Amino acid sequence: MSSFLQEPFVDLIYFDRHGDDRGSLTAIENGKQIPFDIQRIYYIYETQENAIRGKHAHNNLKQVLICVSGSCEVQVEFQGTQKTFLLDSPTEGLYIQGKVWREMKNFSAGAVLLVLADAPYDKNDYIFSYQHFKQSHPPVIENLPPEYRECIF
Ligand code: T46
Repeated sequence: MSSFLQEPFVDLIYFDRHGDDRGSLTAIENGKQIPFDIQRIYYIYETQENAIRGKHAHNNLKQVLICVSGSCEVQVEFQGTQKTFLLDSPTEGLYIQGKVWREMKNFSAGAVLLVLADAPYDKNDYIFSYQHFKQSHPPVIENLPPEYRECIF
């Protein structure tokens, strides 16, 4: 992959489903399905109707978001491009790396959003101000060679 797209980055990862007449199981192992060493796991649950979470970016953190029960939407923005992903399957993970603005919304009742992260919790890695985020990462798509532009999302 081109160095233009190393950081930041957003993509979907698909996990295997081991199903039988008892139901389903999905396994994730360090170094296999996830493109980083997992240092932290947290999960978001009991989300209130109409709550919007996130509303920040990270400087360096790499994460994979998996809605293991129910559904939610994750709106991401980087390099001047916005996209909303519907996470509604325990076999799909949204990989978010680096300076990507993220907002999680439209949680279904009982939704559980599991997050795998490559580093311990560090408040200093957060960018809470949208203005600072835009200033620290101005749109650069116009500067990309044409062959790379369509690779974004
Ligand atoms: C992100 C999105 C997807 C901790 O003590 N340890 C932790 O590892 C985390 C993630 C949070 N907290 C505390 C800090 C706050 O007092 O839990 C409280 C709620 O955290 P926050 O408001 O940051 O939650 P979200 O849902 O807005 O954002 C979280 C992650 O913080 C963030 O890294 O990318 O989920």
